[in-house]
Amino acid sequence: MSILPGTCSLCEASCAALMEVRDGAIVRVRPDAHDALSAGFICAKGASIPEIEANPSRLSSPLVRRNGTLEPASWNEAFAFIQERLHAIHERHGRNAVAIYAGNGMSHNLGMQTYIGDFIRALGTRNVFTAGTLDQIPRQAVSALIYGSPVSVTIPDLDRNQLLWVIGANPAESNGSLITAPGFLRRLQGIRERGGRVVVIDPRRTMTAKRASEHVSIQPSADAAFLAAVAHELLRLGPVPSTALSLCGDLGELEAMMAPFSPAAVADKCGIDADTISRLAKELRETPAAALYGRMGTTTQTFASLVCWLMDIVNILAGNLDVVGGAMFCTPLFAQDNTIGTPGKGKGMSIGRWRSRVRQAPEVLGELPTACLVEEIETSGEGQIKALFVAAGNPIISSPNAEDVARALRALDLLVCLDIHVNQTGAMADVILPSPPRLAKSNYDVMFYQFAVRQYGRYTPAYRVLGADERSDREILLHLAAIARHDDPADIDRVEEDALFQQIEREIRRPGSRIEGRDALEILSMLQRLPPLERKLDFAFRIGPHGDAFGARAGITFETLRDAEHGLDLGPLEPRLPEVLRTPTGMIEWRQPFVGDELARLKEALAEAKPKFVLVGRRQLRSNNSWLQHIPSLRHKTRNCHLQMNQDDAMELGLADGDNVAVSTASGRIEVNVAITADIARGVVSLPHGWGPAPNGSIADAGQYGANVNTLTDARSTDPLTGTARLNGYAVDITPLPS
Ligand SMILES: Nc1nc2c(c(=O)[nH]1)N[C@H]1C(S)=C(S)[C@@H](COP(=O)(O)OP(=O)(O)OC[C@H]3O[C@@H](n4cnc5c(=O)[nH]c(N)nc54)[C@H](O)[C@@H]3O)O[C@H]1N2
Ligand SMILES: Nc1nc2c(c(=O)[nH]1)N[C@H]1C(S)=C(S)[C@@H](COP(=O)(O)OP(=O)(O)OC[C@H]3O[C@@H](n4cnc5c(=O)[nH]c(N)nc54)[C@H](O)[C@@H]3O)O[C@H]1N2
Ligand code: SF4
Ligand SMILES: [Mo]
Repeated sequence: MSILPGTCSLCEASCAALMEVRDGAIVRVRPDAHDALSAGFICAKGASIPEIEANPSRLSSPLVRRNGTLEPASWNEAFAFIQERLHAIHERHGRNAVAIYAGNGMSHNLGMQTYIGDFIRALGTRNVFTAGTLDQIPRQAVSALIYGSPVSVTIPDLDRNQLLWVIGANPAESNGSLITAPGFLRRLQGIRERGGRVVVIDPRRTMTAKRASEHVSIQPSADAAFLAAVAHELLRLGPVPSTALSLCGDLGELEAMMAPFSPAAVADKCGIDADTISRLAKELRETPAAALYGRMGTTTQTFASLVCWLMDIVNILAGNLDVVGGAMFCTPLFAQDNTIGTPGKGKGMSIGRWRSRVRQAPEVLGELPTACLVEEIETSGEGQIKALFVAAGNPIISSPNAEDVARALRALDLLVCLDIHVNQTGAMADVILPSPPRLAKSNYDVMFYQFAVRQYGRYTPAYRVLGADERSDREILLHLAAIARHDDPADIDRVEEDALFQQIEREIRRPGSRIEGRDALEILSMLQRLPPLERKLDFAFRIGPHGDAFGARAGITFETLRDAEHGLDLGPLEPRLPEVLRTPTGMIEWRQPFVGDELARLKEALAEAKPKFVLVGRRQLRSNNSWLQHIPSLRHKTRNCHLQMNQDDAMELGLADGDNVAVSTASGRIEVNVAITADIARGVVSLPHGWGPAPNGSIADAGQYGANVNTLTDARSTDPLTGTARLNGYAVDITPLPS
């Protein structure tokens, strides 16, 4: 038996996981007390890795559809099948007829996130979709507009906060998102033990709220009004001076913008009395180390981008942006566009460099909103999507108007899924290509350490070579890229080396680069000691803020990470203004054209009547979107697809716990059981997502599985700036059904 250091990577917490391996199989996973980030924490999902890896659903070879059935096939057969169909589609319908949807699993897999870009570029299509527009894109887009880079998302300095507002997030169950902070609850407990306060703003009294100092029950979609009133109060009391404030220029306009949103004007909308709003604002202003943190309840609601903008505004006005203990920017080990090039200035970001064909939705961060996928498949004309690659996703469960998505996918000429098992989308695929098992993959959570609460990274190696029947994610994606380019797949190593050489050349030409003006061949030769994937890590570490600049200074290389068995910890977050900025003016660009329109819409919304029932989502402790529903030890009596409803509402409808109801919107209708609770606001009901019926042949078993909440959501209802789907805040009708 051996004990091998690994990383869980199932969720964004990125916990260190010591894997006990016997006869080539992981038999047990334990926490690592010596790891500086996770410090001895793992959760039930991490502990179930042996079961996840050994589950019979796990694919060990590609599947290809023959005579209507998915059957095991060799890699050559699978690639040949794809090549023939793809080339025919390219010939008849052009490049834009082939689309890609990259799902959540992507950001949890180093090989996939490293090479997906090569495949996307090779496809040469504008039809690029990701789970990001069902998730965090408003936060990243607004950060990019204000600070110049989509990775300049502020995170609370959790281990030094004295006051934390958690808005529309439940990190006690989700383990945090757009923040990498394993053992989130312990860290929240730390705030309280230091004499600080945690305030949770959520229509549900969540597990996080139960461990907080205060729960503020807010009406769904009212956060923009609430935060505008907080900003209104902060302006009235006077903004707190800070470096951030000095980089904002004149704030005069802001007062006029916030004028309609006094606490009294928004109190009804929010379901929070005006005095409470004023008190919370004052407390925020008077606490030197305070921060706002928001997640799904803020980014997938009707005012998503406005809420994100207001969170930054409030952090700035209260003197909390970029101060120790406040809302800070990470300085990760892996170079990103806010840590390279000229400090303090850059190109900034624009939205809408191209538009979707049917509804003319603007491109954001290089992709189109997933909410547009169905119409782009179903509307005929030039550029109509005929083929779709789904990389580590399950769009027929996760996207709005789920039944329409299933119908649209059925009409495709080619559907290829890259997944570790047959999920509901995979059950409709023509080809499924599996990733190798965990022990055959190295790991570094590039995206998650970007948002970590410390300057930290953990590399864990692959512990066995690939079997003859296995392909690495790199090989899969580069082979697909070659097919998409109509090139010879035998050339993938050479093509990759050429691309790396070009990347080096771009970096040495970049003004302000740490290797500016160096010899590209010399840099390339310094990388050649490593395998391809690790080369890319080495390059990013060495040109990054902590890197050795390829020998030009003392700093880290790939080996520094490789040798740091318990992760490499370079300390707590540090203030980064103005260096972090990449805006053209070198200022914090808080004035954004979209804000005026959104504030006008918000003002109108203040007067809207409240529907009888509003639906919000929720994550569950032992779930992971749709992808762990079939793991027996993670199925738990507290985890099922029940509709949470307030006890007084239930009484009014004559419902008892467990009763069956129909929930409907204009989009669709589902039947679910009611879970009666005091932990949700009156008039608010909640359903988890990730459940759904099982098409034949998928891992899901229809009898056991819950209803898909996305039958109820509406792909036409999106965040105006980014096209991100609205997944929360739907008015629903609830009808009791005979049991
Ligand atoms: N109504 C509603 N809808 C939602 C949400 C909500 O809160 N409410 N949440 C949204 C959010 S935040 C997200 S992120 C999306 C997620 O949406 P999707 O990404 O479309 O769906 P997931 O269920 O996360 O599917 C991830 C897939 O990746 C696969 N996978 C995991 N690891 C690997 C790997 O190493 N290799 C390969 N090839 N595959 C792998 C899993 O098996 C799984 O099938 O759903 C969104 N949809
Ligand atoms: N156990 C588990 N962990 C996960 C996942 C999982 O499926 N299961 N998924 C992972 C993924 S992909 C993500 S993106 C993260 C998400 O992580 P979180 O965002 O922390 O998780 P959610 O449970 O979706 O929390 C959203 C909260 O917003 C509240 N809410 C809904 N609408 C509103 C509103 O209008 N205003 C306010 N203030 N609150 C509102 C809901 O009541 C809910 O408590 O979790 C990740 N971690
Ligand atoms: S918190 Fe997330 S990363 Fe940590 S063990 Fe659990 S699932 Fe894995
Ligand atoms: Mo997500």
